[in-house]
Amino acid sequence: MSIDVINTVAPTPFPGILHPVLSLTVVTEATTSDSIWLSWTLPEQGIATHLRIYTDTHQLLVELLWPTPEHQFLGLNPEQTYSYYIVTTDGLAESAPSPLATETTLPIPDTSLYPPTNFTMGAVTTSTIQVSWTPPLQGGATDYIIYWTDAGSTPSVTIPFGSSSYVISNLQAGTPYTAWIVTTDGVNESIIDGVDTKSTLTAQTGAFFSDDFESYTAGAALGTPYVDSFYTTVNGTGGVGGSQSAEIGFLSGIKDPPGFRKSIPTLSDNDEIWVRWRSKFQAGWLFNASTGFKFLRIREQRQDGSHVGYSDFYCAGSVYGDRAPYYYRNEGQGDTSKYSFGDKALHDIDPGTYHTFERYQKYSPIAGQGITRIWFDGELLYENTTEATLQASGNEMIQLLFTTHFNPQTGTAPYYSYNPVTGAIVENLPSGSGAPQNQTLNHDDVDIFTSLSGAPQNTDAAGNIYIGV
Ligand SMILES: [Ca+2]
Repeated sequence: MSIDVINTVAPTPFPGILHPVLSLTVVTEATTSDSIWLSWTLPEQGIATHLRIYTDTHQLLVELLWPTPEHQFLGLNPEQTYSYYIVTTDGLAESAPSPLATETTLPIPDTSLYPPTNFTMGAVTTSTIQVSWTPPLQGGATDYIIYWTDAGSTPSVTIPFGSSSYVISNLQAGTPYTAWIVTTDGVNESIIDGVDTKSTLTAQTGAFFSDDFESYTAGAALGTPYVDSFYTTVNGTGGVGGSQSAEIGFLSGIKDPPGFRKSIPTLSDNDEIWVRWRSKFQAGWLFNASTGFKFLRIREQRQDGSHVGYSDFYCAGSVYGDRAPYYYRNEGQGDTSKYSFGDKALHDIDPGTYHTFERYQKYSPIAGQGITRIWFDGELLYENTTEATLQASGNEMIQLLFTTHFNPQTGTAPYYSYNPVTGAIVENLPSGSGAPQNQTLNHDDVDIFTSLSGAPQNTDAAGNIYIGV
């Protein structure tokens, strides 16, 4: 008997589908120097029971149970490139491969602690010393630690890595301090590259007059002990050290006399004066003025009271484009041209920031015996030892005038507007107007010494006696 078996066996059921993984990616932020993290979007399961990850050279690395969505390879080499693809499988057959995912492991992190270099102690006051340094490679550093000696102890401050200067505060006046800096990772510290030593300024005694503007009623007009302070109010929201300052409002078009005056003991032959003050021109300040801005004038008169003229320190900011930011002129000496000084790149006014100015003068009618010096932020910018500082023997210096004249834009020469925000310099034709916009100027920490009541006790880098910053 024959049996016809043809068509007696049911067809083998269709084995199902192994869908390929269409998206295989590296989780970039999880990549380290020795690991790579892969993730993928699972396709429809079909008959898949597992996933397999291969290298691009078809070496099977791992078989994972369905539906694992990600996998991390560990123990890899740093800075080496790896490529993977993934397939689905039912344990026998495999789907088509996924797209290739390629990633390079990161370098081994540098955990070294490199020391900052060029550590320098810079600007000083009676209670602060500014320190600066060159930041090193970061390595494992998270912070700096600055140390300084203080009466047998070693205080320190920790500040975030990346900055390059710091002001150590709450120091004692007239005291030498030694300081240094290291980097730290929070546990260990770098070696010390170098130390520096500097003294704070000596606390000044014997000033003829000192004013930090803290004792006045905020918002009130300045008044006594000053005169002609029509445009000056006591600002209660900003100052140096304290909270108040003298704020001069320059209305658009105003010429004369914003600012205020302060009488001084009569100074004559061989007498000396030191005047130190801090000034902040408001952010966006415009210096437009045809011949500069009379910043601190000292008035000279004859013994009969008749007027001689003013010895003028001008502040012109960037009004003249690339020219120097300051001028000196003594009307009593017939100075028709001004002595310009200051480097525009280094010493120009930074509106919105307090700068410290100091002016010294020794009075003599004899050329070569008068002296004028002007400091900007503690740096001597101008020295005149050749010109007489009194027009005649016996003449009297009697009054200081702070910021009393915003020169009108008159004449025929163009003047220049400088916008410190945009840096734009614009040439303008004279209009005869005064201040180009409403703007404010703050003065604080006025200190006046004269040789009549005693000189200040500090000396600058050249050994000149001064009050200092
Ligand atoms: Ca103040």
